[in-house]
Amino acid sequence: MKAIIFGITGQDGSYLAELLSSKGYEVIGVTRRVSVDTLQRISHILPQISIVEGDITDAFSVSNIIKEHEPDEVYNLAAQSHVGTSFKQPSLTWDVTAGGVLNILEAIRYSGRRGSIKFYQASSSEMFGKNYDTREIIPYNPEPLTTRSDVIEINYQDEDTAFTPQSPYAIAKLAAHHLVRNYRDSYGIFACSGILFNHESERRGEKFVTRKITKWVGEFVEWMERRDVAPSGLVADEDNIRIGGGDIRFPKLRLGNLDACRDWGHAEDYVRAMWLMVQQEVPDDYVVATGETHSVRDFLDIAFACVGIDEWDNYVVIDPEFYRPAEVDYLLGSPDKAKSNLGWNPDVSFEDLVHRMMEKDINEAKLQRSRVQEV
Ligand code: NDP
Ligand code: GDR
Repeated sequence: MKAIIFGITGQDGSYLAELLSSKGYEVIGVTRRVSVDTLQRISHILPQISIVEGDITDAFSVSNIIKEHEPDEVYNLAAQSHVGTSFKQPSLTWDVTAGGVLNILEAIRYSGRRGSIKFYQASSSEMFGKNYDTREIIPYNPEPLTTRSDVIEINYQDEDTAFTPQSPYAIAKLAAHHLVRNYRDSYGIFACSGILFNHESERRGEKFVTRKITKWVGEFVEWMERRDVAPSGLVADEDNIRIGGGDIRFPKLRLGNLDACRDWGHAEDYVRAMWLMVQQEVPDDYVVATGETHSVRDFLDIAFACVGIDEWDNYVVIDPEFYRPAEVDYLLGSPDKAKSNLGWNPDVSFEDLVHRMMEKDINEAKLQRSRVQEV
C-alpha cells in the first residue's frame, strides 16, 4: 500500500507516518520549501519514508504529486492550523485550509484513478463553534425516576450537531468539510472527514495552549533548580518572578482565556482513528474525541502539580493579547459512532497526557539550558 501525507512535518503527520510505516506502507510525505528545517518531528523515520516537495496552495504541484506517485490513500493534514493566527492572517488561512483541500480533491478527480484513491481530510471540532446539543444522563439508581434528582444534563457535540464556526480557521475547515462531502456525493470519490477534537502530545506545536504551558513549567523548574531556589524563596511582581524580590527574574507565563473547555486527547490515539476511517468500505465522517472536557485551568492544575506546585496563580498573567476576537468556550465530543463503527477507543487519559507532556518538557529544559528565558 502506498500513502501520501500532506502535512507530514506537523504533529499528526509525524505520528501518522510512524503508524503507516509500522503497517508496511510506502509513505510519501509532502513538505513545502521553507528557510528553516521543519523535519525535526520526522527525523527518526526519514530512512523509512520518502519526501517530496509541494505546497497544497499550488494546484499544479498537488496534481503532479498525485499523478506521479499513484497512491492508494491520501491523507490531508496540511493547514494553517492555529485558530488565533487565523484572525491575523485570514486570507492565507483560507487559501491553505480551504483552497488546498479543493486542489487535492480536484487532483484526485482528474488523476485517472479516482476510483482507486481513498482520501482523508482533517476536519475539526472548531467547526461547531459555540454550538452543542444536550442530553440527559441517568446514572444507575434503583429509586423510581420521579423521586430522583440525580439526572445529569450533558452538553456535547457529535456528527449531527449544527456547525457555527467562530473563526476564519473554522470557516475554512467547514468549507473544506463540505467540499469533501460534495466530491464524495458528486463523483463517487472515497473521501472521508475526521471531525477531530483537540489532541496534543509531546510533539505539539509550542503556540498551542497545552504545550505553551508544559514548556514554560519545564523551563521554570529548570531555572529554580539551577538557582537552587524553592517556590518559598520567590516573590512575584506584575510580570516577573524574582528570587527574594531581587534582580534575578523569570518572566511569568502569559495566557488568555483560562475558562475555555476542551476535549483533549493524545495525537497517537487520533491518528489510529484516521487510518481506521480510511479502511472502511463506505466513506463517512466521524467525531473523534475522548468524551471528557477540561478547562485550561484544569490543565494548569495538573501541569504545576507534576512539579510539586499547588498554587500557580502568582506565576500566570492574563494577557489580552491572547484573547480571541470570538472564542469557542466549550467542546466535549461524543465519539459513540467512531467507537461502534470503527472499534476505536482512546488509550491515553487526560491526566496521562499532561504527565507525558510535562515529562518531555522537564527533560528538554534540562538539556537545553541555553534556551531558558532568563534576563
Ligand atoms: P500542525 O500545525 O502541527 O501541522 C500542520 C502541517 O501543515 C505542517 O506539516 C505544515 O508544514 C503543513 N502546512 C501548512 N501549510 C502548508 C501548505 N501551504 N502546503 C503544505 N503543507 C502545509 O497541525 P496538527 O498536526 O496539529 O494538525 C493536523 C491537521 O489536523 C491540521 O489540518 C489541523 O488543522 C487539523 N486538526 C488538528 C487538531 C489538533 O488538535 N491537533 C484537531 C482537529 C483538526 P510546515 O511544517 O512546513 O509548517
Ligand atoms: P484551539 O487550540 O484553538 O482549540 O485549536 P489552542 O491550544 O490554541 O487553544 C485552546 C484554548 O486555550 C485558550 N487559550 C490560549 N490558547 C493559546 N494558543 N495561547 C494562549 O496563550 C491561550 N490562553 C488561553 C484559547 O483561547 C482556546 O480557547 C486547536 C488547533 O489544533 C486546531 O487546529 C484544531 O482544529 C482545534 O484545536 C480542534
